[in-house]
Amino acid sequence: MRLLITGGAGFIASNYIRHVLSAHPEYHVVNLDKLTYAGNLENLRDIEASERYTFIRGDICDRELLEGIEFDAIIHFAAESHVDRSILDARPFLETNIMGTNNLLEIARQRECTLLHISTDEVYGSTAEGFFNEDSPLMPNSPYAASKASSDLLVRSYIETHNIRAMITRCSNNYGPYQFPEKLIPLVISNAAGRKPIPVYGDGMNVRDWIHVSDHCRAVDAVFHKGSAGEVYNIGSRNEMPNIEIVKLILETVAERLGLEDGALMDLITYVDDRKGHDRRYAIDPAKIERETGWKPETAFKEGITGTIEWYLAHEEWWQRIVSGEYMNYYNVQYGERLKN
Ligand code: NAD
Ligand code: TDX
Repeated sequence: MRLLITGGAGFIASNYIRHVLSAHPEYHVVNLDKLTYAGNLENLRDIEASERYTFIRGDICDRELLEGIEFDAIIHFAAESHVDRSILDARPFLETNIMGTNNLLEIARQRECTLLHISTDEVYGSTAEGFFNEDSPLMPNSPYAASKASSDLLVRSYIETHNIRAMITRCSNNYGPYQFPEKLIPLVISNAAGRKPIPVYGDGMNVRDWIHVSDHCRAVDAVFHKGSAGEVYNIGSRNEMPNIEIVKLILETVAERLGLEDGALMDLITYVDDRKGHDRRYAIDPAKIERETGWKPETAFKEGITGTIEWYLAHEEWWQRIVSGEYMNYYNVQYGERLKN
C-alpha cells in the first residue's frame, strides 16, 4: 500500500505518519505538503530517513503535480486550519480547503482509489446542549468552518455523482506533541514557560471537546481500514471543558513542573475581546465509529495533558524557533494592542 498523506508536515498528520509507519510495516507513505507557516519538517526528523517514507514539497492545488505522483489511496489532512486566521483573511482557506480538496477528488475519481477526507466538528457549528451526530445539520460559523463544510459537501457530491470510494471523519479539538503554538493548548504552555500573557477570549466559558492526537490517529486508521464507503464518522473522546478550566490546569501544572509556588502563573491570564462569531460549545457523539470499527479513545485527559505539558517543556527549542519568527509577527498584529491594555 502506497499511501498519499496530504499535509503531513502539520500537527495531526505528522503524528499520523509516525503511527502508520509503526503500525503497518508493509505501507509506504508519500507525504505531500506545501510547507506553509504551519508545516514543519522538524515534526518528522525521527522518521525522515525511513525507506518507507517519501516527502514531496507541493501544493494540493497543483493538479499537474498530483497527476505525477504514484499512490494507491489518499488520506487528506492538508488544510488551512486556524479559525483566527480565517477571520483575518478567508482566501487561503477557500483555495486550499475547497479547491485543493476538489483536485484530490478528481484524482481519486480518475484513479478509482479510496479517499479519506479529514474534517472537523466545527462544520456543525455551536450547540448549547446535546451532542453532534453524523446527521446533525452543517451550520458553520467561521470562514474556516465554512470552507471545511464546503469540502465535506464536495466529497459527498463525488460519492453521489461519480461513485468514488470516499469517507469523511469529523473530529473534535486535538491536543498533543507538535501542535503549532497558535492553538490554545500549546499557546498557553509556551506563554506560561516564557511568562507571557495568556489571552483568554471573552468570558473563557466556551466549551471544547478535547481528544489526544494519538487517539485521533488510531481513529483515522480504524475508519480507513474498517469504515464503510460513503459514510461520515464523528470522532471524539467525551471530554468537554470550558477554556478557562484548561488554562488554569495548565498554569498549575507548569508552575509545579518549574518548581514555582502554587498560583504563581495565574496573573498571566488576560481576558481579551471575544473572537468574532466564537462558537460557544462543541460536543461530539462518537457512538458510530465505536460501534462500527471497535475504536475507543485510550488517553484520559489528565494523563494526556500532563504528558503534553511535559513534551512542550522538554522541547522548548522546537517551539522557540516558531514563536520567535513568523508566528510572533502574526501574534503581535492580532493581540499585541489588546494585551497592552
Ligand atoms: P496544521 O495547520 O497543523 O497543518 C496543516 C498542514 O497542511 C501543514 O503542514 C501545511 O503546510 C499543510 N498545507 C496547508 N495548505 C496546503 C496546500 N495547499 N497543499 C499542501 N499542503 C498544505 O493542521 P492540523 O491541526 O494538523 O489539522 C489537520 C487536519 O485536521 C485539517 O484538515 C483540519 O481541518 C483537521 N482537524 C483539525 C483539528 C484540530 O484540533 N487541530 C480537529 C479536527 C480536524
Ligand atoms: O489565544 C487564544 N485564546 C482563547 O481563548 C486562542 C488561540 C484560543 N482561545 C479559545 C478559542 C476557542 O474557544 O480557545 C478555544 C480553542 O481555540 P483554538 O485552539 O484556536 O481551536 P478552535 O478554534 O476550537 O479550533 C480547533 O479545533 C477544531 C482547530 O484549530 C481546528 O483546526 C479544528 O477543526
